[in-house]
Amino acid sequence: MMLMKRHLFILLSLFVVFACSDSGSKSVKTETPKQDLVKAPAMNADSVYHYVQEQVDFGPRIPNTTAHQKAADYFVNKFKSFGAKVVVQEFDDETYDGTKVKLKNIIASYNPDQRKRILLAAHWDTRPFADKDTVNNYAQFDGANDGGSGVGVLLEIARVIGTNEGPNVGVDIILFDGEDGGEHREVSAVSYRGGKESWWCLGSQYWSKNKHVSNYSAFYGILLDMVGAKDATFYQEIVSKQNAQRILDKVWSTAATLGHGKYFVNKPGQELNDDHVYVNKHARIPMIDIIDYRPATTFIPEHHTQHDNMDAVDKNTLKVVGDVVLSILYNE
Ligand code: AHN
Ligand code: ZN
Repeated sequence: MMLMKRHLFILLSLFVVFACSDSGSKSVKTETPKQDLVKAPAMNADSVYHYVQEQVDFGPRIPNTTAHQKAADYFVNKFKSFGAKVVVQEFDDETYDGTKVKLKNIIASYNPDQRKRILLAAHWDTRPFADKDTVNNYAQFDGANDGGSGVGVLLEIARVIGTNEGPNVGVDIILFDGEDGGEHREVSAVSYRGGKESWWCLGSQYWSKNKHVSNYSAFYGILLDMVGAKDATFYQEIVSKQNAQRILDKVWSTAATLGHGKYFVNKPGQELNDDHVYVNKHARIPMIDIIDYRPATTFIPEHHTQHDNMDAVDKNTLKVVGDVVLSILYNE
C-alpha cells in the first residue's frame, strides 16, 4: 500500500513537472539564444537627442570655422562635467585641395588606472560640402546623422557612466576630427601628401600613429558612424570582420538578446574606409564600425546632402545603439 502511494506520488509529480515545463516553453520565444547579461544603466532618449541638437545648433562643425571651435570647447566641458579626464590632441594637417587645417582629437577617459580598456569613437567634424546633393553640391549641411549622431551617443554614454557606478573596465572615448574632408566627388584623385593614406579620416590616421598616451592600447574598439536614422540597419562591415569578428559577434548577439536584432542585421555589409581602418592597421587595436549600411545605396539617402538634418535623426535609434554599447561595457 505504501509502495503504491509512493508510485502514485512520483507519477503525479512527474505529470506536474511536465505540464509546467510544457506551458512554460510555449510562452517563451526561443529564436535567439539568450545570454545572461548584467543589467546596465540605460540611455535617456531625450538626453541623447538633445546632444545631437546642441551640435547642430553650433552650425556645421567644419574645420577652421567658429562652429568647429565652439563645438570642441563644448565637448571638453561636457566630458569634464561628467567626471572624465580629458585630453585634447591638436595638430596641423592639410586637406586634398591644399587647405591647411587645425584639427583636434578629443579624448575622454574613465577609470584611467584600469589596465583592461575599451575604446569608443566617432568623428565630430562635418563634411564641408554636400557633394551628393542634387540641388547644390557645394552647400553646407547640418551633419545631424553624419557626425552628430555618433558623438551624441558617446556624450550620453559618458553621462551615464559618470552619473552611475561605472563599468569595471576602463573606457576611453575619442572624438576624431577631420574624418569627413575627403575629396569632392567631382574631383579626380589627388595624390596623398604628408604620409597620409587617404584624404578621409585625418584624425584617426594621426592618432593611430601618435597616441595621446605612449604605448596606449585597448582590448578592442567600437566606432559609431551614422547611428541615428529611424530605419537604421547595421550590417557587419568587412574591415571589421577581417580584424575583429569576435567583437562583432559579441555586439550583435548582445543586440539580439536586448531585442534589437531588427537594427543589427547579422549579415556582411561592404568594405568601408572609415576611422576604424587606421586604428586597426596602425594602432593595432581590433576595432569594429557600427555604421548604417543600405545594400542598395551603401549609405542612408540623406548622406552628404542638405537633408542630413534633425529630421533624419530618431531618438529611439540613438538609444538602441547606446544601450547596446553600455551593455557591452557593463558586461566586461
Ligand atoms: C566612404 O565614403 C567609402 N567612406 C566614408 C565614410 C564616412 C563618410 N562616414 C561618414 N562620412
Ligand atoms: Zn560623411
